[in-house]
Amino acid sequence: MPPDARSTIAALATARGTAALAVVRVSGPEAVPVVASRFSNEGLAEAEGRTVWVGWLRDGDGRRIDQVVSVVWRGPHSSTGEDVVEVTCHGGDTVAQAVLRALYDAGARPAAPGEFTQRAFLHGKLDLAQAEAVADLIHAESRLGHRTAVAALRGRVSDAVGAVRQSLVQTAALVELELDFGEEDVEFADRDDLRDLLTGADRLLEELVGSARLGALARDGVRVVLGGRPNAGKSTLLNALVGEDRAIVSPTPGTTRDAVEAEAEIGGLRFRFVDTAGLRETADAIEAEGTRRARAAIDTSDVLVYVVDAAVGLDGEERSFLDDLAVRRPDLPVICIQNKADLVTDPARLDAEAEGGTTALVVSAQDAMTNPAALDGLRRSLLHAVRAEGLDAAEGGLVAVNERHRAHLEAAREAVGRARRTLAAGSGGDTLALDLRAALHELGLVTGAVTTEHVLDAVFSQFCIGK
Ligand SMILES: Nc1nc2c(ncn2[C@@H]2O[C@H](COP(=O)(O)OP(=O)(O)OP(=O)(O)O)[C@@H](O)[C@H]2O)c(=O)[nH]1
Ligand SMILES: [Mg+2]
Repeated sequence: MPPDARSTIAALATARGTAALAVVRVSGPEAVPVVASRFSNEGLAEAEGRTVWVGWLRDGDGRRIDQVVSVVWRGPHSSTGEDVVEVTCHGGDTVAQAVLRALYDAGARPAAPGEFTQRAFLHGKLDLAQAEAVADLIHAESRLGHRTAVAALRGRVSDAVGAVRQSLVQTAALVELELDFGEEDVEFADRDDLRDLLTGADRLLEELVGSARLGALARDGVRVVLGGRPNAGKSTLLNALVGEDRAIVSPTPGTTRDAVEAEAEIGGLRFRFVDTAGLRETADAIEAEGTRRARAAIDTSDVLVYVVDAAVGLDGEERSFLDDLAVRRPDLPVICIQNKADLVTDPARLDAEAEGGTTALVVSAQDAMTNPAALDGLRRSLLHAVRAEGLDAAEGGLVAVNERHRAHLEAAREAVGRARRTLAAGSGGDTLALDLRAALHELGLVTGAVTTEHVLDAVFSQFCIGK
């Protein structure tokens, strides 16, 4: 992290490339004079906060770069808490880079990744969980990712952590008061009250830790591998699921070799589908490599959609493959698909297969190419497999912590667990106080009430420059 938090920083806030407009952001004590020194409208130097100025921006030699709009905010009433000027110029790399160069010449320095947000954090504009939400919002790739980021930006994660904190502070206060009077061997705090407070804190922590699963789904999406025998219709199914002709389909078994990935949003979640080579023993070295990759993909997938040609059925080898998989990855949800239902004239056959418990969904991937609704059952099964049904329709803010939060919340929960055991054993208040302090410390690391350079580095280095 840049040590000179008092310098004035500048960066392009918008994406590079051709666009109607670009925004260059400047923050720091010299933000206004830096821009004013290159700006045609002299009033800017004395500008009040929340004012807008139109004028020409010039380079160090006085040459006009562009006619721009400068918006001035005076700290602490700004996004970073410092003086901020946002210069909106015409888009395109040439103009924006020339504006930036002019401002660097005038005394600003290039901002490090996430430095604007870091300054907002340091000036108390956002806590750490909210700052992280800014990055999540920018990188959100699904409706769910967007909603959880907005909830966190609004302080939902921080509020939830605050609620735990409150009950722990209350407990700690009672315990430490008792310690102050330790010599007199009095118990101010009703043991039942302490136990209830800790039980409540533990329950809230459990819920928060559990929300990391939703956080991971919202941020990373779900990786679904389409596996099965050659020619079962995996590639056709992939194309139908994403509504695009992504993978090569042919009647020749062994068509797909490399894994083909494509995405689709289902129920607000991002699903990444991976079409793989058909699983079979083969003398063809290239196909064998494809099969090896298919197995590797299955081993790292979140969900396996196993496609069977309904006209052929599931053979013994496939059954044992699936049985082995169930042992190797007992938590992997497997959705079996009987494909090519259009070819099966005897419906009793499909029912019989379904009764066997091996095959749950009957579809025709080919028909689904022109009728996407034909895969709604599969879409529901996918959401069910990752326990994400109804999330899209859920009202209110979706609280979901990230991996960093989860680790600290787990540690807090362990400390609370120790405190509960100490209490149950009727042992000393000093051990209790220590555990409570440890738990509070971990909570502080989530919101940034407690920080270390290491934590700040880890958080802000994930940002892009200009944010
Ligand atoms: N009638 C019918 N044909 C289908 C259906 N789905 C796929 N097919 C046909 O089955 C053949 C194989 O389809 P693919 O999607 O290439 O099968 P695959 O599982 O990807 O095969 P490999 O890549 O060789 O492993 C093609 O001729 C498809 O048109 C279906 O639902 N009904
Ligand atoms: Mg294929």
